[in-house]
Amino acid sequence: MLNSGNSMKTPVPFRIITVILALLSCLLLSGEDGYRLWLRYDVVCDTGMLRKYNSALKQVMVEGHSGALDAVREELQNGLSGMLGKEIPFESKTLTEGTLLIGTPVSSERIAALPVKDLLKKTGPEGFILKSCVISDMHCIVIAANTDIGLLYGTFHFLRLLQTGQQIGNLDRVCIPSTQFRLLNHWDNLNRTVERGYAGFSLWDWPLLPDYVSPRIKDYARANASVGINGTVLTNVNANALVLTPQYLEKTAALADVFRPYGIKVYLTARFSAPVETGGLPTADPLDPLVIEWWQKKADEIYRLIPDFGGFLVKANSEGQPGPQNYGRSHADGANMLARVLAPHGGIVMWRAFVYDSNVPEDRAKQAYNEFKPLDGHFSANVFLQVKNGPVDFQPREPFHPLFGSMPGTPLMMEFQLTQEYLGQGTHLVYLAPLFKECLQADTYAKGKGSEVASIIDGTLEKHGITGMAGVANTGTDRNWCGHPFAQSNWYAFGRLAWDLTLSADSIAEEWLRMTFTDNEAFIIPVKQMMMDSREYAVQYMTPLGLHHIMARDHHHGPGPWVSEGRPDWTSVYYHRADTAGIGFDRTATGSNALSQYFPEVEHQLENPGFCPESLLLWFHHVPWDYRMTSGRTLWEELCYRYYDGVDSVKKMQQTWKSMEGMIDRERFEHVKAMLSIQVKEAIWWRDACVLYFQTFSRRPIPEGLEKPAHSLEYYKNIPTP
Ligand code: BDP
Repeated sequence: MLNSGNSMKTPVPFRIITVILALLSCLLLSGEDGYRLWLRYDVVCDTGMLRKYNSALKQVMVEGHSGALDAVREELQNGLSGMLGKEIPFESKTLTEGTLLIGTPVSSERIAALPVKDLLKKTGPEGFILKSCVISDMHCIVIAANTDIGLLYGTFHFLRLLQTGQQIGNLDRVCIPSTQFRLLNHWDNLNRTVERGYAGFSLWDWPLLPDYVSPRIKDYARANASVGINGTVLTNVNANALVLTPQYLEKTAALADVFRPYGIKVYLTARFSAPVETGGLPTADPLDPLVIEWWQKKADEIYRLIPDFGGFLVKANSEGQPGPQNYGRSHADGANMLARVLAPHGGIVMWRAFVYDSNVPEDRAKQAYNEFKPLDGHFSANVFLQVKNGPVDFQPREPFHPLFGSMPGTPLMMEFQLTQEYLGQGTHLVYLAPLFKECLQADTYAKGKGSEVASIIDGTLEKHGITGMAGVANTGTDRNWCGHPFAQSNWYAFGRLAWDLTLSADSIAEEWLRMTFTDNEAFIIPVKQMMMDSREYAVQYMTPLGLHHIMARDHHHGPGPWVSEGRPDWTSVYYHRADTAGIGFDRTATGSNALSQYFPEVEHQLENPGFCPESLLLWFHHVPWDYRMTSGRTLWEELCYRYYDGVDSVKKMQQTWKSMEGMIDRERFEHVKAMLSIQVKEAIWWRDACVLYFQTFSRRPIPEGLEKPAHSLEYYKNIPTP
């Protein structure tokens, strides 16, 4: 039913029906397949709150016309009618009590007349103001911004308030993103497989593009915009030059057209050898005039098709990818050449720091720093160096990367991995925001105490012109997008954090749970706790006490501490260095001295095993099996206990989840329940395989009272690749 647009009250029978509907939908817990992610917009269950929302929201006025404003209208129409259980009028030209007024000072005279000019000076191109105002004696809620995309972000923020049951009576918020470039990195191949993807195939249906664009693409854009993600790199860092050919650029342009109203730019990975592979040139030397010309023409061609193309992400001279070093040039030579051809169009280059020598290095953890530190200050202004959170490779726990703080002359972009390559892949419930926060809150001491990684990423410490954060995506064609129902939370958390680095992992988990499952406190409190602890549990049953890179070869699923053949820094024995004396990688001055890459304060905190946090002990030290831990146990005993505690904790998660039965829909309840039982099995697999393997070095018994592994070490070694 459409109201006329004045302050007409909702008829009583309608209100009764609304309340009944709300109660029914809350009680029935109808089937859910997870497709709607956190944008479910079901009727508000709390009837008191529902009444308040209904009396505060009588009509919506979205002033102006653009693709983004159409998206605003559509989202509000769906969101408000869903949550309030009634149609809200949008057409009126007359302001009334209870109007949600949305516009920029340019699109709306009413907004221009409000005293918000000074505030809008602060909000920049993407921020917004959300404010309760009295306009001509009428109580209204105003979303104002400098751009239509700012209004879209404000809209999603407002909807989130309703989705999470917050008061909207006295709003006064100014929201500005912490970082400018908030990007997903898809490791998607052109044949639609996804490298390290655990949720089906690539969302980009290359064979059917550009003629058919699945409606799903728009929902992907909505989901991203709702958390503030404003860019997406469509293709794998292990790149295929074909994507730069006209045929694929046309397909890319079709996706860009769908993303544009949602403020999302497309980016591509640029294979460094593309001028040779698809351009027919004899070289890809970045200083060769013909190569430069080739890239220049390529950039012009791209921007003709996609005027707001974002730029290139490049993995060069790493793991077999071509790069400038093939021609005796530096990473800076390569990055700057691409940056120069993109600069006139406003594009950027994200040059990855994840490099390591094809000759076996002294310590892989040192390689990126050794390579890039000397190049600090040599990159063009539109180049980011994109750095993984830790110095090895997205392990369950790593110290922060020593490049953070060490490149004051270069903007660094954070790279987190949302897809759980090393954290249980598609089957483990691991909420990653605590891992993200641990890195962001680490103090680099680059400019003395308080030089947190976050302050380097958001630009406050070093004042760079560009700031950004990337997340390796965990999406795919699975109906619920991410495979494991809880994996959605990592996509959500990444976006929310990139938008606001000050948010806590806890508050993000709570938002996500309320929006994705239910507002019921009896569910929220225990399940949130489970999420918050889940990453630490994974660390315990996989790589406790600073162990790392002990997973199975190639596929990285399951344990493989015995992996020893082939390239040393792709083995496990290289990293754990277990022998009869002890275990761990000595990265102090007596070992690889990777510690010296950190600022002295950090180095001092970590160089002495007695002061080094036990969570990183074996990352930095080779420690005797009988070393006394703070618990009073020996290192061997502690290692065993951690593995066993990890498994017990997952069993507790399983119990917690079982007790949630009936509080949410059956479909997702059963799905998570099944996943948790797999997780328990796999945690035991990790525990038993690792304890039995390390026991061959420690030559000590598994402590009394801990259940003995069910199988022999040989059994675990022979488990075939899943
Ligand atoms: C590793 C992945 C590999 C990626 C590489 C990267 O195993 O598939 O290509 O990272 O980040 O963790 O380039």
